[in-house]
Amino acid sequence: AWKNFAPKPFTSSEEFEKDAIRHIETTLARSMYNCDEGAAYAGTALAFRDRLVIDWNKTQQNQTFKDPKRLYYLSLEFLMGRALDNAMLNVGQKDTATKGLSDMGFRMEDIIQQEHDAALGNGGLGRLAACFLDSMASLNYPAWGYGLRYRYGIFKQEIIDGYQVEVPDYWLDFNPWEFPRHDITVDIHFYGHVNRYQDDTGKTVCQWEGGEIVTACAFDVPIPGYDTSTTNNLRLWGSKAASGEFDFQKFNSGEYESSVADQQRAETISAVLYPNDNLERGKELRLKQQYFWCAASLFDIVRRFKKTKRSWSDFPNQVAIQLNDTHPTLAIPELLRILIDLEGLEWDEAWSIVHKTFGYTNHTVLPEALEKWSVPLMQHLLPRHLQIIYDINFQFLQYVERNFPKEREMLGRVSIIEESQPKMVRMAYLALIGSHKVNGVAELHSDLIKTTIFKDFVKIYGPDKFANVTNGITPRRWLHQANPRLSELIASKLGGYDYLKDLTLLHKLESFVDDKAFRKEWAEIKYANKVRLAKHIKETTGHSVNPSALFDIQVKRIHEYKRQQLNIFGVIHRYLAIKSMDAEARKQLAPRVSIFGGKAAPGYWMAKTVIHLINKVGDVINNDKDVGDLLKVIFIEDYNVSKAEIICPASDISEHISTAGTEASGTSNMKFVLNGGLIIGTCDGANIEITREIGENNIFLFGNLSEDVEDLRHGHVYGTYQLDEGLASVFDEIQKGTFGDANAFSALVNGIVEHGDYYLVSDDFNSYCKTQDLIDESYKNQDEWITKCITSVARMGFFSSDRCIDEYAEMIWNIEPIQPSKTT
Ligand code: DL6
Repeated sequence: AWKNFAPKPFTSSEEFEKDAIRHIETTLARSMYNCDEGAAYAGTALAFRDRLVIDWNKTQQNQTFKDPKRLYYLSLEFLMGRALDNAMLNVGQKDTATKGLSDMGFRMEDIIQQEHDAALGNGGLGRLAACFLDSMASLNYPAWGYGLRYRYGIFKQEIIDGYQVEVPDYWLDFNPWEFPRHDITVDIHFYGHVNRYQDDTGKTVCQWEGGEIVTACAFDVPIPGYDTSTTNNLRLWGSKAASGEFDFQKFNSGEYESSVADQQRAETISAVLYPNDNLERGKELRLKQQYFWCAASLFDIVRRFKKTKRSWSDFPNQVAIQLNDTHPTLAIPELLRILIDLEGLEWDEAWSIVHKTFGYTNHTVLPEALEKWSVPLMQHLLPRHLQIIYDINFQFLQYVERNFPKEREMLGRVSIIEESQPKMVRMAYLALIGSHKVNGVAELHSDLIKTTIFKDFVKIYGPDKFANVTNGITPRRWLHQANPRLSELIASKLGGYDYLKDLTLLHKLESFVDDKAFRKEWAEIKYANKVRLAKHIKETTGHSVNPSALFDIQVKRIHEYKRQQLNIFGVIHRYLAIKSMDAEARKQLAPRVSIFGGKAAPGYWMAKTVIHLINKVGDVINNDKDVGDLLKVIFIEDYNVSKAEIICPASDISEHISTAGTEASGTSNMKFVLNGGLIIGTCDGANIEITREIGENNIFLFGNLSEDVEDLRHGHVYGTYQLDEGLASVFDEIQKGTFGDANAFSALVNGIVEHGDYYLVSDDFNSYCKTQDLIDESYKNQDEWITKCITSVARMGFFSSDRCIDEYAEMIWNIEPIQPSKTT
């Protein structure tokens, strides 16, 4: 009977309408006479959700039945963005819904915009996790994501008087994409002490006692694959007070406030996403979040494994766990605790299982982002885990001592415990020692981790423990969904949409590079995308920008290493040049719109100063009639995934200009090129592989190389420091007060002039400006420009996240795809 009950794909737009209206009237209890865009969105989402749920259930049943090895992706961040458009495209019925909505009097674009972004991430790391989920489902891999269900995702950014102001993001107001699983809860233990004793057989037993319990509740989110019925699961944990924690006596005696205090304290654990990108601050609540999520996820994974009644030695044959950076590293001592304290395994057996199960991805070499937790804090919050970490360290150091008896000084360097005041637990070392493979996220980055932060470990374990998986992006969201006209044009040339499943097929586009009609349409699409962005800019900032101007875009988290300051200093330099030009010279110049977007961590004052400067420079330039359309400076407020979907297709040039050796990979570089924009960039992260794939002639590279960075820095401190002349004139203008109170920007200027210019802004400034001049020249020759764009897109096949997931599956996880079953 349930087979008849299960909703089938819509056969007509009327059928879609019927379903959407049924949901609006019965699920939402709204009359159709009172149906606004919000209700139409909800009806549409629920109608699609019904279809998705059936595939989801079937996928899970099929996987339970076939019982393959599964991958569990542990990530503290999943920057999913909106779900409806993705669901419609992956299920393949967007056109039907568009027609149905139009009959109901709505435009699909407006309905899609009703959805809140699921912004459970800061930037690249969280968005990568989201792209990976899309690829895992699309490739039919049996895989689950595990994360935290933050009540507040990343804050909303408002710009007030040029300053960033943070406001909370109430994204959960209405979220049809999550399913609370009231029956799936796990009690998580914090604090207390360890009782160590010998049992009747003489075996030492450790019992973690006392402390407090908080309950983790599961919320599941379906992850539909593209052109497959495989629908995987993302399980997010929310926190609440453990049952029995509510103090009825207090409540009944009128102490309402203190009786709910425990409740609130428990709920705080999953309340907020820490808004730091590439920075760790060592806050107790963050460590609590990490343990809460790791412990709940492992309990769940172990529970599922135990149902199969296999022996423990089979665990690594059934379970692969990938640590997305060091945030989930506590999963390593937690699995040991489960195996040894709860299941009674001996250390050696438990360690062998753990070590074969975990893989660790490193996403940064920046020292301020490498996680360390103070030993006293760990002792207080997780006393048993600290003991286990010390045991792991003891075994590891013994191994090192045995194998490198003449290198005793190495022991202190590689110890998991840093002998500082207070002592610290080095989480990256723990993750590395507890995993069978460690990978970086672009070739340069994977080489750098082996020669810098993990150098000693290469010697200890040999190079085979280390691997590279260059990042990628899902072409479904970042081309098909964000740029539907370009996707359609490509499909018309390649004979269909197969390239969305095998991005290397794009190479066939090169044979159309001289096709006049194709080039014309290509150019029209780019222009239309720029018009769409110009409209967004007008609506949100009030500024009119000319879509025929060169759109130069830098959108990403604001960080000194990403060097938005280099960009805005370059803009000022350009402004000064325009002001000094005669009318004839001005006519030769390609008009430009410099577009910025990105959030600064609320406590990152220097990054906030950069935002302030960009806005103040914009105020001056945008109101300078003398300059007019030749230069505009725009800051797009509250950059997020949905905005990226409008911004990426609209660039002529995008900027990926980190100090060489600092950006692990970058992924927006891939999004921009895949959408037919060129890039200006340093020899850093994945820019290097993008250059190799698309050809040196199709990218604007500049600046010093990573191998020279250390010497240059050293020279700044001990040599005679010579500020670049062009940059000096920019600083003079800032100091004159042209962009408002110069004091407001003095830290930014002094960081370069007086405090060592750590990010080499001055060293790279001249090369940057010259390369921008080259871009102006190249842009004048639109014919050549379009050839570069088409050629680049044709050569971007390597950067699909499908390729990444296949590489992880083969090299690290050892898992196979499971074809969706038609019968279950
Ligand atoms: O690997 C995804 C992404 C890279 O593309 C960026 O280059 C890198 O900065 C980012 N890393 C982090 C590190 N945060 N922590 N921990 O976000 O990862």
